[in-house]
Amino acid sequence: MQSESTADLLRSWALEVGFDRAGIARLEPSSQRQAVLRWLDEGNHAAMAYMNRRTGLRVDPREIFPGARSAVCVALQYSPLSGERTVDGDLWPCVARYARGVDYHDLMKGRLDRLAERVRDVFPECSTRAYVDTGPVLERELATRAGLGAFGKNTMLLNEESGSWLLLGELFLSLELDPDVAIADLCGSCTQCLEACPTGALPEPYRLDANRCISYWTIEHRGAFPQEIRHQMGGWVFGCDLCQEACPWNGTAIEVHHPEMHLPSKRAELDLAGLLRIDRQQYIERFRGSPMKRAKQEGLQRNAAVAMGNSGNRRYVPALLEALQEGSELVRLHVAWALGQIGGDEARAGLEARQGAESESDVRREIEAALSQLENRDEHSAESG
Ligand code: B12
Ligand code: SF4
Ligand code: SF4
Repeated sequence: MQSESTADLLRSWALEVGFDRAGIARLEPSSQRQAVLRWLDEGNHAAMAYMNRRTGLRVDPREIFPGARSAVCVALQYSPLSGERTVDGDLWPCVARYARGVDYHDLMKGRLDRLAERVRDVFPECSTRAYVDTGPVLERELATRAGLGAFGKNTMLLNEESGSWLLLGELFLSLELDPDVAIADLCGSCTQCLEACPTGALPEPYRLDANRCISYWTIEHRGAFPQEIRHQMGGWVFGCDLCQEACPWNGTAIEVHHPEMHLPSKRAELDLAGLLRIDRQQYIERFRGSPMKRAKQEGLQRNAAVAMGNSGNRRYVPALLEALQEGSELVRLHVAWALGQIGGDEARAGLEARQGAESESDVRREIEAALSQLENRDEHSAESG
């Protein structure tokens, strides 16, 4: 067993390379094994097939590589950021806070690689492996064991200083180290996050049903949104922060200084209509290095169209009508739906004009559905008027 000071040294190096918190976890089988298997069995992972792969490894991190013994778990806080100007406009408040700046995967992986180099300089016999988000790892459980925070009922890892505004990563090591002590429950009898979720995606404490989660649909889902999901999206364009914003621990989080996580000016000027109209070249330039690229250009435009539709605001009609002609098939489909939600003479005339010219049958059906919805709405208002 290494002395306790080795653990101290590793924690201090992790802070030096730019993390806000670091702790040590001993690698042990998951204490939540049954909960994880049930979560998968019940289909709470929706279409994220990767969650159902390498389950053995996920619930037993000792298998990460032969000889793996410990992990240095690290956390980067991303809100509130000191020196950040408030995000305004109709787009950026509808993008999850973690996703407004640089891609944390790249940022944190770079820092973990620097930490790994330092470890190997001093312990040349030590094997290492770094993960940020993408590995078959229960990152929040490891982080609780490393003392970085406790599980919240919204399934987020949170602590008294940062709330849950934390992103997680870990460096697995073949060194045997003294682990940190886990933090006790911070939720007590509170249930504010469960009540704040607008879609019922937190049906009980500590269980998220991705099939109902806005974050899942706006980030992970490819292709068209099922009809019943579109209204549930509200105004969100990428991710969702509602179950975190409701948490009392997040209202009192300390400020941190991470300029990389600020919204850069090259994206700040984009609004919803600008995102819907963005061409390939502009998309590449503006979203270089952004985590929002996970949804791809088409996915972001689909989300923007649905957010416009849910706003019911007629000022979006001109941008939507342009996209009804020029967008991809997926985008046109959601644009037609959005125009049906917003209504008005301009929207109706545009839908009618496009009906005959539209070559894709799915989009044509959506245009027809939007027009008949507008007709029903008019009849209804004529009757009630
Ligand atoms: C798949 C995934 C998603 C999915 C599913 C989310 C989920 N809750 O499982 C979707 C796309 C919906 C998603 C959304 C978000 N995600 Co995500 N996601 C992941 C990913 C890749 C895997 C999570 C996982 O393993 N889920 C399976 C379930 C079973 O695991 P779990 O939620 O950790 O469940 C544990 C607890 O519930 C606990 N438990 C179960 N029962 C009980 C009972 C009691 C009493 C207790 C105490 C505990 C307990 O045990 C389980 C196993 O450890 C991780 C990265 C990683 N590799 O871990 C990031 C990760 C969880 N996501 C993250 C983030 C930031 C988000 C969003 C905030 C993004 C956004 N703003 O839109 C939202 C938050 C939604 C939410 N409330 O969870 C961060 C969370 C950081 C933190 N502070 O917790 C992670 C860790 C990525 C990272 N490296 O930072 N995500
Ligand atoms: S991220 Fe949004 S939709 Fe998902 S559980 Fe939290 S509040 Fe509900
Ligand atoms: S809102 Fe309440 S129940 Fe939910 S995570 Fe925060 S403290 Fe826990």
